[in-house]
Amino acid sequence: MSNVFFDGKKEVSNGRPQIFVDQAGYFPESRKTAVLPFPADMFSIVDENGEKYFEGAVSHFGYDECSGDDVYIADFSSFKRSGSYRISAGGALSALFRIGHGVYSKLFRDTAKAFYYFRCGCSLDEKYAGEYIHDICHTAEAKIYNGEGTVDVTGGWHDAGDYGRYVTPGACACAQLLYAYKLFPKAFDGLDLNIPESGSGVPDILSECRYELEWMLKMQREDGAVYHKITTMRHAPFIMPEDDKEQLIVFPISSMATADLCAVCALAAGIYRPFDKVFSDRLAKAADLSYRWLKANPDFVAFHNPKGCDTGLYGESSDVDNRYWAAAEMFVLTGDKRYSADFVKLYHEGFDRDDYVRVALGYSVIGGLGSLAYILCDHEGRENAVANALKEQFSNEAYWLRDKSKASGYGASMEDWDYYWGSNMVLLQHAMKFILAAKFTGNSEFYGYIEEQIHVLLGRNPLGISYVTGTGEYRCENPHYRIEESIPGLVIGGPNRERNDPAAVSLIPEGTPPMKCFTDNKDCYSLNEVTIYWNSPAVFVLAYLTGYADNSGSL
Ligand code: 9MR
Ligand code: ZN
Repeated sequence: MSNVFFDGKKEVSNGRPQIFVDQAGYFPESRKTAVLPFPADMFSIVDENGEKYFEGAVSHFGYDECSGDDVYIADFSSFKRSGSYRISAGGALSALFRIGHGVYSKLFRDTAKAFYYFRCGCSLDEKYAGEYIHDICHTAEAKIYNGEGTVDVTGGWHDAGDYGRYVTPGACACAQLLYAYKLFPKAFDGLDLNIPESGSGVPDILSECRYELEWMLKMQREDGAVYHKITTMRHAPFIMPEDDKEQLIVFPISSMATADLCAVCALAAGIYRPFDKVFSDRLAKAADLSYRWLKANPDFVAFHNPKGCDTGLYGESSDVDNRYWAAAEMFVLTGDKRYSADFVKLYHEGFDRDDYVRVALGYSVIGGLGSLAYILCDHEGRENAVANALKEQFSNEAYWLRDKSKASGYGASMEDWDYYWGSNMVLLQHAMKFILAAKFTGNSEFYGYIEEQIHVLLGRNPLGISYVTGTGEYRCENPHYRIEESIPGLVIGGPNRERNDPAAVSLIPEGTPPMKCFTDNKDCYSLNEVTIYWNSPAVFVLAYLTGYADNSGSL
């Protein structure tokens, strides 16, 4: 890659562009803006040979709290010609970006394919993995913590930069992918991920999800309760997965894991039914078994890491949202009004003043998936008043996020406190909420804000960096990931004003504005890690953008 900005160095401050654009690009008909953190009168659009195509006036947005920048905007919405360009103003240039109909297509495929690279319990072979091969990993039986014997819980996706496998984030990621398929099937038509199951007649995204679901089914105990996680006692050092030979341990059950497994299996049972009746029945049976356990065990069963264990906690302080989601999916699957009654009871009594739980999309607070299930279902016996109230709640949430996006110089629907560990998940889930609100209300105003969030993720941000590996001229290249840094399509955690790791504390000065609390450094696991549930909302949003937005704009 030869260009004036990207010199292969890792530091954010090194050679970065000074005008910030979405480095994947913009749809021709969409609103298109670049951000300048310095004053200028005019800007122009130039192509790679320096030829000028467009000139426009720069406008002053004003001071932007989350970045600490005095922001200027170059709006080139009226320029619709497909091609590759840079913005030039005041002697500075932007990174390269495209205008065109397919600007997110490769990215969509990359983010969906990324799940294959997270696979555990199999080897990744050259035919599918290219240069990112590794041997079969984590195949030993796992010891049951504080119990007798061992159990086979092989398979599934590694969670993140570590090799743990955890049920609640796994269920969240899988469900978001399944909903992407359910809502935007056209986007997955013919989407060839080049995975071992490709060509089987089942959409690749469903085959990929099945890999996770098959593992999750093994995490279910005979009585329906579900183990919270399977990991080693401590995080592995930076070694390849096949070299991680420490004793695997299956940790105690939790009611969150049980409810989430129930919910995602019920959701999946409906989706796989036309493709594989036997698998669908297995899923439905598992969901039913876990639901029975939940009914027989109404108390919250929390999860705590035992002494000496430092792998992910994924602890939660309530399981009501998980049970709410499970009830909704069971109602969708079976049409049995008893589940609707359970759901409606929790809707009224479960959340007290914590209204946001009903629109939260996970991993930890996940009531929004229950609401989504209930809204989408058309069974007789659904309480329409509840479904309508939930639609309205999604709509109110979207108005609130719209106002935040308008107030941000970068168009991010975020406030300073949103920039915590995994803030790109927050950003992407906001894009999901704009999609859902547009779908439920028909309010087309929300569409534009979906793209605004994607632009922030892909480089129109105060560091001018694309937070997805493999996309953009100036992009993250050093994820906190044990396997292979250069795998494309991995969504990076993102700016985190809390700087929850020692390297981030030492590299990022106290008082740095939230949106700038990031550096592309492998050691900074609270900034630079990757996870399955940061990728899944990206797939959801990109499925909408590639399959729908650019064609008709309607859902
Ligand atoms: O994504 C999780 C983040 O929200 C929490 O603040 C953080 C600390 O508990 O943990 C993150 O999850 C990590 C998990 O515990 C282990 N696998 C890697 C995850 C991403 O960093
Ligand atoms: Zn593994």
